[in-house]
Amino acid sequence: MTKRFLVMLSVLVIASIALTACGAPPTEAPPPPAPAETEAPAATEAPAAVYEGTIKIATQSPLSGGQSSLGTAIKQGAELGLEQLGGPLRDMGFTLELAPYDDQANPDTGVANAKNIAADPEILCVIGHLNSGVALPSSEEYHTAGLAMISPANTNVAITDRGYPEVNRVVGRDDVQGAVGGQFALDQGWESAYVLHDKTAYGQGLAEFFRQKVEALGGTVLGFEGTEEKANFDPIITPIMASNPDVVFFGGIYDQIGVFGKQLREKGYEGALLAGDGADSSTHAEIAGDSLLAGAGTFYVAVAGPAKEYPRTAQFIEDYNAKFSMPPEPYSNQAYDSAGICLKAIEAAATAAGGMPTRADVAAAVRATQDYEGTTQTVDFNDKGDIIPTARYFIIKVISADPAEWANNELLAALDIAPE
Ligand code: ABU
Repeated sequence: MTKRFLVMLSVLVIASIALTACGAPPTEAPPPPAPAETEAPAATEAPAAVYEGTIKIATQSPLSGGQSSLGTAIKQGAELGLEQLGGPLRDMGFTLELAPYDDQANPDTGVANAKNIAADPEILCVIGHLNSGVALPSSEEYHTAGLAMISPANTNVAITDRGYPEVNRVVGRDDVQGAVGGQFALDQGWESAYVLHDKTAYGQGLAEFFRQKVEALGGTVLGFEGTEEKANFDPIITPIMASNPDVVFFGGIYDQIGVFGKQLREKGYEGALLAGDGADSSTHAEIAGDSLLAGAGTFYVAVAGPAKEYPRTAQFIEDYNAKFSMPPEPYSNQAYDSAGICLKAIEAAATAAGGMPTRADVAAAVRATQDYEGTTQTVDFNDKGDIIPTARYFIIKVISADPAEWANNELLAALDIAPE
C-alpha cells in the first residue's frame, strides 16, 4: 500500500464514523404513524347540553299605595304561574325565581327598577306593568336590554304600536276599549257626555278614544278635562252639574274614580258614571260604597274582567284562593298566563341553545308563541305584540257596594274584537 492510499482510507473511515454518530437517515422506510382515533374529531362534536343556573322572571306593578290591589294581583298571578308551570324548566335542571318589583304606579320608580332589572343577567322575562304611563318608559329599558316583557294589563296603544320585538300584551287596546265605551253610551241613549281623565298615558288616551266614538256617533261631548286631583273634586264637579250630562266618563284608576264618584253623587248627580278597565277592582267598592248604585248607576268596560267569566279558570280560582286566601282580582289570571308564556318560551330557547338561553333567544321565542293555551284564551301575538286573534272586552254594571261581590257585578256584554 502506498502512503497516499492509506491516508484516503483513513479519511473514509473517519467520515463514515462521523455520519453514523450524527444520526444519518436510515436506509429503511420510517414506521407508519400511529393509527388515527376511531372517534369523530372534537371540532364537529355537539357539546353536551348544560341546563343549570338560576332563571328569574321579574314582575313590576304597584305593590304599595292606592293601586296596590291590582298590582298585587299581577304579582300573585305570576307567582302562582311560576309555581305551577315551572316544572319543565326545573326538571331540566334550572332554578326558577320570581323577582317582584314595586313600581308604586310611578314612572320614575318604574324606570329605576327597570334599569336594575336590565342589569340582572338572570332575569329573562318581565311581567308588567299595571299602568301604561309606567310601562311605556320602563319598556324602553327592556327594549334596550333585549329583554322580553309581557303586559297582563296595559292597554295604551303605544305599548305595542312602537313595534318593539320584546314588548307584548295579553289584553286589549284602548282604541278598541274607548270605542266600545262610546258605542255602549250611545246605545243606552246617553247622548251627552262629560269626559274626564287622569292625565296619564292610559287615562287620557282612553278618554280621547271614547270622545272620538261618541262624536262619531252623533253624541255631544260637553266637557273634556284632565285632573290629577285625588281628594277634592268640587272645582271639577261644579261645571259637570251645570251642564248635566247623561253620562260622565272617567279615564283613570279606581283610587281616583271612586273618590270622584262618591263626591259627584253627594252633589246630586243622577246620570250614569262610566269608566274603563282602571275602575275594575273590588277596592273601588271599598272607596265608593253605596254611591256606586246611585242615579243611573255605575258601569265600566273591562279588559280582564272577572276570572269566572273565562271557561278555563275554575282551577286557577280555586288554587289562587288557596294560596293567597283571597279571590283573584282582575289581571291575576292574565299575569298567570303571562308567566306561562315566559316559561314556555324560555324552555324552547334553552332547548334550542342546549343550555342557558340569551335574552334575545327568549324575546324571539315569546313573540313566536303559538297557540298557548292560557286560562283566559288561546294566545298568539301579531307582529306588534298584540294578542290575536281577538281580545275580550266586557261591559259591566256595578250591582253591589260590597267589595266581596265585585266579581259578581252584572255582565252586560262580552265582545271578542281583533286589534285594529
Ligand atoms: N289598563 C289597565 C289600567 C291602566 C293602564 O293601562 O295604564
